[in-house]
Amino acid sequence: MHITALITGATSGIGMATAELFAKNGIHLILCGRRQERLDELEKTLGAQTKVHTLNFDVRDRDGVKNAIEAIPQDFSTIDILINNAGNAHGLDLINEGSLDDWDAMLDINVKGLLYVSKAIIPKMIAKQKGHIINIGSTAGKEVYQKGNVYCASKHAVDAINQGMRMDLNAHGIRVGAVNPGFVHTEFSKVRFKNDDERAEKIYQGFEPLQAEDIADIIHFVVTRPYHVNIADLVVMPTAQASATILNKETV
Ligand code: NDP
Ligand code: 8X3
Repeated sequence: MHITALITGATSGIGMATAELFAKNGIHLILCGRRQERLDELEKTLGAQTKVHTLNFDVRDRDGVKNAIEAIPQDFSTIDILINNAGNAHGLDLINEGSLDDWDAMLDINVKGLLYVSKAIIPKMIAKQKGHIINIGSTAGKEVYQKGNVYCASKHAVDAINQGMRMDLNAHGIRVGAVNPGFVHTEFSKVRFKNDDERAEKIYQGFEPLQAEDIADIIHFVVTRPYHVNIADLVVMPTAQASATILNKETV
């Protein structure tokens, strides 16, 4: 029996690395994102290793999410694994200086988008009394740092939703857990700093950050445990990082 995983935010970073590793391991993939050319490329490259279906929707669009998931073809419709990964930070500002558009984006994508996707998939898992949901949180969901205000709030919400989902779906035999990374070198900072590449790259200089592949490896470990094992909440940082604000820039 094959396994099918739906990954949001598969067009970049952690989601893309997870898609690549899952493909290598023969997991069938439903890959989601908004950048169609990247979805097409993934379909072509990973399609040589496993079955791939792509979905283009914005997680903020509740009807778009519902319609896209309802239209999944029959041979992909049994979703065993949902990776709620799509998300980003927008801006890094003091609370009195932050932009309302940035705040809307973070709460709409990281929190409400995760809920819209989950709402569409959970009934399929309940029908089977089986499934595995992995919510990608963050160290920013465990502690708050200066100027992180609303991004941290969005990831604290993911932490709460992860716990709530696990409780509410417990009676249905569905596994729910979170993976909470610290600094990972992806397009995350490029998005946070609105395509200011120089500022984004500075975030990862002077220490060895995690790579998207490190997180993919952990996600693959989590989903390949025997079914009675549920990794409920996992925090992973680069060795050079001890907390949101303690970073040893001399280790490399
Ligand atoms: P990337 O920017 O590399 O990837 C983000 C992904 O999310 C992209 O595939 C993007 O696809 C998708 N996405 C963003 N907005 C939307 C939207 N509105 N609708 C649909 N898809 C969307 O960042 P990461 O890989 O680093 O981030 C993945 C997750 O990991 C996020 O939830 C992030 O908060 C979390 N995280 C990241 C850390 C880091 O340091 N990098 C640390 C801790 C957690 P597209 O633009 O094509 O829609
Ligand atoms: C990403 C990690 O510290 O930039 O969630 O918020 S951090």
